[in-house]
Amino acid sequence: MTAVESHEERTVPDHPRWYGALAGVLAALVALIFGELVEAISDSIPGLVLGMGEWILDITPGRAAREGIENLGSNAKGSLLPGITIVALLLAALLGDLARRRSIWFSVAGFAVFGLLGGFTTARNPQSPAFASWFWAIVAAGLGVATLVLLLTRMHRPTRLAGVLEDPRDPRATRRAFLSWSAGAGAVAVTGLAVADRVEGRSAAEIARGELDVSDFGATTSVPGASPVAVPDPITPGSFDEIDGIGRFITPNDTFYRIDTALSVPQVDPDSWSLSFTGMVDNPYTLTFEEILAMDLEEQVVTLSCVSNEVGGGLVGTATWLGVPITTLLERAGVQDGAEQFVGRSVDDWTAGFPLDVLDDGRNAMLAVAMNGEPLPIIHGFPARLVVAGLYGYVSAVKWIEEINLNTWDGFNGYWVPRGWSKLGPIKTMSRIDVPRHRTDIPAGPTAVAGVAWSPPRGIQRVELEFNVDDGWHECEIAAPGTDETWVQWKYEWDAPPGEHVLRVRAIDGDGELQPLGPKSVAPDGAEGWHVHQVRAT
Ligand SMILES: Nc1nc2c(c(=O)[nH]1)N[C@H]1C(S)=C(S)[C@@H](COP(=O)(O)O)O[C@H]1N2
Ligand SMILES: [Mo]
Repeated sequence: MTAVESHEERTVPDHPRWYGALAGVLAALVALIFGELVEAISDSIPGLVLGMGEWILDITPGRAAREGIENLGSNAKGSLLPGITIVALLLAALLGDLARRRSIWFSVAGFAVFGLLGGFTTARNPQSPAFASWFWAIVAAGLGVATLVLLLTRMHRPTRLAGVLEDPRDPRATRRAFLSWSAGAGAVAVTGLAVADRVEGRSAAEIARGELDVSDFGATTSVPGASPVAVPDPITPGSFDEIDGIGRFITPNDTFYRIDTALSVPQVDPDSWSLSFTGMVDNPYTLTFEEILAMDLEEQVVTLSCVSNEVGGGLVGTATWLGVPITTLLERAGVQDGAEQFVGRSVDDWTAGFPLDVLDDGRNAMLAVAMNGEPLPIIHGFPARLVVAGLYGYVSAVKWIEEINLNTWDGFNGYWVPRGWSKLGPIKTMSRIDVPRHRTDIPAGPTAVAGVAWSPPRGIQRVELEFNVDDGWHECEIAAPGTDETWVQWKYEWDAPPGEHVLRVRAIDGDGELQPLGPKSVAPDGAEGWHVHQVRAT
C-alpha cells in the first residue's frame, strides 16, 4: 500500500480516462437522485427521468407509438425509463471526460442543458406546478455541477480546471483522494435513493381511496331492500368459472389488464377533483366526487377490450361497474344541435372521442366510480372513468377523467387518432381458447375445451369449435350469465382421440354475423382471426 502511494505521489501521471467519466456519472447520479427525492416529497412533480420519458412518449410519432405504446403495459414503457437513465449517464460520462481533458466549462454547459431539459419536461406535466418544477430541476443540475467540480479538483492534474487547483502537487489532490471522494459521492447518491424510497409514502389519492366504502356510494337508500353493490362472488353462479384455466366470467381487479400512456399513474385526490362538461352544451357545469356519489348509481357488467388485443390475447376483461349513465349527465348539460362527438379528457391530458349517436341504441355507457365492488383502483382510473359497452378503450374508456366535451366530429381527434389508429373503434367479434393450453400434451379421452367469446353490444349467439382443420365445426355450450355487453364463457366436452390436433374457435354474433376470419393485425382498428391452439393427445 505504501509503495503504491509513494509511487503515485512521485509521478504526476495523466489519470486514466475513466476518472473523468466516473466523476461525470457520479455527478449525474447525484442530480437524478435529487430529482427522485423531489418527486417523492412533492407527490406532483415528476422526477427528471420520468419527465423526460413522458415527453418522449408524447412526441413519438405514429408508427413507433402504434407498435409500442398503445399496449405498453410492460415492454416499451418498461424499458423507457431505464433506457433514459442509461443514456443520461453515458452522456454524463462523456461530459466528465471532456471536463478532465479539456475544460470544466464543457460539463457546466452540458449540465445546464440537462437542467433546462429537466425543467421543461417536468413542468409540462399537466399535474405539476410549473415554477417549482423548473426551480428544482435547475437545483438538481447545480448539484450535479458542484459534484463534478468537487471530484475533478481532487485529481492530480486538473490542469485546465478553469483556474482551480493549479498546483499538481496540492496535497488534497491525490488519486486516493479522488477515489475516496468518489466513493463519498456514490454513498450520498445511494442514501438519497433510499430516502426517496422511504418518504415516497401513500399519495393523497391512495389515502382518500382507502377511506371510501362502496356501500355508501349512491343515493340508493331510497330503494328499500335493494343492495346497491353486489360484490361478485369469486365464482359467478351459473358460469364455467370452475374450469381450471378459463377466463373467469368476472375478471378480478388485480388481474384486469391495464393499458394507458401514463408513465406514472395519475394520483387524483377526489377532494380537489371535479368533472366539467364543456363545449356544445347549453349548461356547462361541473360535478364534484361527492355530488357524483350522491346521484342514483347503476351497476352494470360490461366487457372492456383494448384495440391492441391480439387474437387469443389477454387485453380484455369483464367487470361489474357502478356509476351514472352518461345520458343522465348529458341531459343536465343540454346537448346542442350539431354536437356529434363525445370527447373525454383525463387529468394527464389523454383524450378519447366517439360519435354521440353510438349511444342511441341504449347501450350502457357510464361514468364509473367503482369496479367489482371496490372504489376504482388507482390504475383503473380513480376517482372516475368512462366505460362504454362495445367500444374499444382507446376511443372511450377515459380513466382519471376530468372533462367531458361535446364537439363536432371533425372538431377534435382523440389521442390515438393522429397516431395512426382508426377514429371509430367498435369492438370486433372475438373468441378465445383458454384450455387446453397451446402446445401442451393432454391425456386422450374426455377433456373440456373452454374459453370466452365476446361481441359487445351485439352479443354472442353461438360458438363453434373445430378439432382439426376442415374437419367440421361443432357447437359449444355457452354459460348462462352475461348479457350482450359481456363476454360469454363457452365449453365443449371433447373425447380427444390420440394424436395431434389443431383446435380452432369462431363465434357468431347476436346479429348472426360470423366472426371475421382475418387475419388482420391490431392496427388500425383491432385484430381479426380465429384463435388456434395445438394440442397432442396421448
Ligand atoms: N387517461 C387515460 N385513460 C385511458 C387510456 C390512457 O392512456 N389514458 N387508455 C385507454 C385504453 S387504450 C384502454 S384499452 C383502457 C384500458 O383500461 P384499463 O387499464 O382499466 O383496463 O383505458 C383507456 N383509458
Ligand atoms: Mo387500448
